[in-house]
Formats: sequence, C-alpha cells, structure tokens
Amino acid sequence: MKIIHTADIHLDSPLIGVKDAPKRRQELLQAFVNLAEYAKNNGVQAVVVAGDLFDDEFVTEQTIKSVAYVVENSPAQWFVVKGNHGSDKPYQQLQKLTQKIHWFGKEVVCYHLDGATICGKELDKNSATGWDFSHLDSKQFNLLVLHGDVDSDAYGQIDKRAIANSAINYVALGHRHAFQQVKFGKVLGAYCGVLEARGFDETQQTGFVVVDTVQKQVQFVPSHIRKVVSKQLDVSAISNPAELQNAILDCVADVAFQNYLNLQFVGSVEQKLDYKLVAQTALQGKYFALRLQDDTTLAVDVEQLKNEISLRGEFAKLCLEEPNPQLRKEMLELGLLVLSGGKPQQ
Ligand SMILES: [Mn+2]
Repeated sequence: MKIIHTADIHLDSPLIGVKDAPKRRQELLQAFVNLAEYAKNNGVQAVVVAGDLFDDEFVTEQTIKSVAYVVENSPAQWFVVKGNHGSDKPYQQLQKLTQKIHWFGKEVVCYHLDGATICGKELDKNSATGWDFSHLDSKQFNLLVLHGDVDSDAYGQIDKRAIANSAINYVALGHRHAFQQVKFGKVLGAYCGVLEARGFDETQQTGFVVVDTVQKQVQFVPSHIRKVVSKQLDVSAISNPAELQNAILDCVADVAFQNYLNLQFVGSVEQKLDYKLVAQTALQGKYFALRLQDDTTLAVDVEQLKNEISLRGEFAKLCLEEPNPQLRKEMLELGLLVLSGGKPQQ
C-alpha cells in the first residue's frame, strides 16, 4: 500500500509581512486539497499528517470545515498528530465535524490497516516514557508518526533508542520545515517539510513523502503552487545603473513570475550603486514577492586611503584605530558610503 506523509501545513498562518496574505492563505488550503487529489489519483490508502496541520488559534471556521470536507470526501484513511504549534481548539472543532480522522494520544497508539500498522504519539514535557513497541509485528510494515525535534527535547523527548530497537520501518516526522532524512540506528525516518513555502526563510524544495509499504520505498514528491527562488548577482564589474538593470533582468530571466524572488547582490565594488532601487524599478509588479539583499563590499585600500589629504583620508585614519576588524570594516564601508553621498541601508 501507499501512504502519504505530510506535516507542517500551517493552515491559516497569519503570514505577517506577506503582501497578498489572504491569497497565500487560500493557497495553503489549496495545497492541502491538491494533496488529497494526489492521494485519490495515485491509489494512496492512508494520509499521515505529522503535526501542525493548523497554524494557531486564528484558524477560521471555514478552514476547519474545508479540512473536514476534504477528509470526508477522500477515499484514503487519515491519521493526524496535533503537534506543538498553537492551541488544541481547531483540532477539537475538527473532531466534532468528522469521525474519519484517526488521532493519537500521550501513549503510543497504533492502528492496524490491511498491510500496515500506523502508530503515533503526541509529545510533551512528559514524553520520556511510554515508548513501548514490543507488540509490533515485524512481518508488518510499521510506521510511527511524531511531531518533534530529534536533536532537542524542547518540544518533548523522542526515545531514539527505543525506535532503533523496534520493528518500526519508517518514522514520519514533522516540525522541521525542510525535507530531511533521519536515521534511528537502522530505522529510516524523515521530515517531509512543508507543502508550500510561507516566506523567504523556506527556500528548500517543498512537497511530501510517499511511502510504498510493499517495495519498502520512501520517495520525496516535490510540489508547489509557488516557490522561493534565490538568485545571486555579482556586481563587481558593473559601473552604472543602466548596466545594472540589464544584468538584473538577465539574472532573473528564468524565474517564473508566480514565485517569490530573493535577489542578492554580491561582489567587491569601488563605489556602491543603489542596487535595491534599480532592482525594485526593473522588477516592479512582476513577482509574487521580492526580497533584495545588498551584500556587496567596498573595495578599499585603506593603507593608501589614509595618506589622502581629504575628509576620506582623515576618516580612514580614524577607522584604523578600531581594533576589531569586523567593526573596522563596517565603519569604513558605512562612513565612505555616507561621504560619497550614499544613504546607509536599514
Ligand atoms: Mn511547523
């Protein structure tokens, strides 16, 4: 049988700072609908949500009703761990709307399907105990679903040794927002990552995991409505705004407009241009969201500069008295920028 492992969907995230937040929230829900469609079209018999289905208590009634509708109309069986994000309220409301979801508790709870056993445990500060898997049948495919951090007990302890010594075949993890495989001794696990990026900090390929219990295969299936694309432009050899505009348009030519574009300017330059202004003007209105980072450095020969009879020369001498090299560099860059008529960035 095929099992989908998803997590961290964060429906109804506030998405603070996202320009089209209501639209993006609707897209998070759309991604969830698409996942159920994928399950239906690909003969997936079980969907496992490893926590953070909802973002927090701001979840709307319409969203909870939508989730219940999707689950009720899905031929798959659904398994949900609540996770540690936000309150229990939306989950309690969801429980009232549909009986079709299998939930977990503070102790390990297991459900037996035809061809697989799906176990799960809600983590909290008391989760150090209760990790008993001795009842599992090693002839079955055994899946364990958890929401937590394998390297920290901050959200509840995971007994890695108990998992390593058990008949578990796969640990479906939630909490970290990027796909990542994890080993518990010989037992394979994975964080499936988010279904959709919610901001510029979620730069990795999004999607979900499909587990084939017969082939004993685990496959990451990439999926997105929008994604974050990062581009780097070296502006060391660029001397004027017109040239810069052309370089920007060349650099981002292959990025589809529906995406988040993160454009970083790098290089060592003798004089800074207003990279952000030129980029904002050239790319205005094209991308779903735009983040611009000026990480260029000023190429300054400070030893030569200190001999210059000018305000710059005097300033360079002053900077050389600063013993901290990082601070000295920042002072020089910022001071020379201001002396050349530029404006310091936020
Ligand atoms: Mn999360």
